[in-house]
Amino acid sequence: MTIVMDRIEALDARAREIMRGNDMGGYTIPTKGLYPFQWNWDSAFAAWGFSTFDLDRAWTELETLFSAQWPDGMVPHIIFHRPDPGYFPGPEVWGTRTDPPTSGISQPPVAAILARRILAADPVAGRARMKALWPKMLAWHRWWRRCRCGHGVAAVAHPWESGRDNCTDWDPGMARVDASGVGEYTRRDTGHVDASMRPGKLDYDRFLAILQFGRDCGWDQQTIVERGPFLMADPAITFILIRAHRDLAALGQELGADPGEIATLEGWAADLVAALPMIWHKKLGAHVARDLRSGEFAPAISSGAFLAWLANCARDEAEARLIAIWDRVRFGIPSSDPAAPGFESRRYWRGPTWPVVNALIAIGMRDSGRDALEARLRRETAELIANGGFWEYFDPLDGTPCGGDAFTWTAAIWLTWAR
Ligand code: 2M8
Repeated sequence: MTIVMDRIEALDARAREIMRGNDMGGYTIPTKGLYPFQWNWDSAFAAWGFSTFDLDRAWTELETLFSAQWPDGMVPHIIFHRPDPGYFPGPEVWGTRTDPPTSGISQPPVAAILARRILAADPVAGRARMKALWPKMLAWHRWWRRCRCGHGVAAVAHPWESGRDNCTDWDPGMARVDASGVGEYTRRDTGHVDASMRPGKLDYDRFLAILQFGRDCGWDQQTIVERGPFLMADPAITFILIRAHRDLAALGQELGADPGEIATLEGWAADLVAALPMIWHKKLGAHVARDLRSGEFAPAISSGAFLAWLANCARDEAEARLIAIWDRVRFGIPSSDPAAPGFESRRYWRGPTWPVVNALIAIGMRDSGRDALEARLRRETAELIANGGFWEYFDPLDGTPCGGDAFTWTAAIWLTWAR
C-alpha cells in the first residue's frame, strides 16, 4: 500500500493533535480514561514523538519522568501526579508513600535508547539537558543491575514491570502465584474498553497478589527478589537493557562523562550478553522467558525474542524461526507465536502486534543491516495505523484496532518511524 502525500500530512497532523491532547503539562498520559497518569516507557516514546515537532517539550517529558526517581535509583512504572478514580490500582493500593505517589515497580528501560535519538535531532540544543539527565539514567541502570540482574539476565518481579502484562511469557510464573487472599476489588479497565481484549480475572487477582506482597514488605527489593511470589527472566528487558547500557555509554562519551562510569556501563552490557545462554531454549530455537523460581521456560516464543536484533545479539539459527512466526500473521510482529498454545489475536499481550515494540525491533533490524525486513515491518505498521487509526495495539491477523483509541505512543511511533 502506498499512502499518498496529503494523507500522510493529515495523519501527521492527527498524531500531533493526539499528543498535544494527552499532554497534561510536563507529562503525557497514554490515553484519556483508561490510563490517566504518567507511565514510564510510554513517556520515553512520547518524548521521542515530541522530538519531531517540539524538542523542548521532548526533554521536559524525560525530565518530569526522572523527577519521580526513587532515592535508590528506581524510576517507577506509574507516576500518579493528580488523583483520578478512573484507574485501578491507584496510589492508595500501591502504598509507596512517595511524593509524588508512584507505583513500586519499574518498566522497560528504553529512556536512554530514545534520549540518544532525541539528542541526535539537535546535539547543541539538547546538550545541557541530556547532561543533567545522564547521572539519573546511570542511577536507574545501576538499579536494574543491582535489583534485577542478580541471576545473570534481567528479571521482572511483576508482569507489569515487563510492560507486556499478560504475555504467554509469564504463564509459568503466574501459575505459581497464590491469589486466594487478594480480597474484593473493582477493576476500572474493563469499563473503558472491550473486556475480551483485556487480561482475565485470574490474571488480575494474581497481579494484585504480587503487588500486595511488595507493599507488605515496604517495597524492600531484596525481599521481593528473594522471596516474592513472582520472578522471571525477561528476554525483552534483557535486550533493551543491553542496548540501553551501550547507548548511555555512547551518550557519556559525547558529553565527556567520567570514563570509569562509561566503562562500567559497557561492563554491565557485556555481563548481560554473557548470561544469555540461560534463556536460550534449544528446542524452540530462540531466547525465551524463564521462571527463576522453578527453571521452567515459557511455552512460546514471544516478541521479546525479536529484540535480540536491538542488542545486536541475534543468533543465526533463530532467524528463520522468527521470520516464520512473523509470516503466520499479516501485520507486524505478534506478541506471541500464533502457532503456540495460549495465542489470542486480540487479548492484549497474548498475540496482538504493538507499534511501539515493532519500532524497537525495527531499530535493531536497521542497525544490523536487515533493511528489507525493516521496510516490511514499517510498511505493515504504517498500514495498520493509516487504515485503523492511532489505537493502542492491533490484531495481527486482520488488522482490527484494539484497546484504547487516540493513544500517545502509537501517535509517537507514527511520527518518528512508521510514516
Ligand atoms: C499497560 O499496562 C498497565 C499496567 O501498567 C495496565 O494495563 O493497566 C501495558 O500495555 C504497559 O506496557 C503500558 O505501559 C501501560 C500504559 O500504556 O498499559
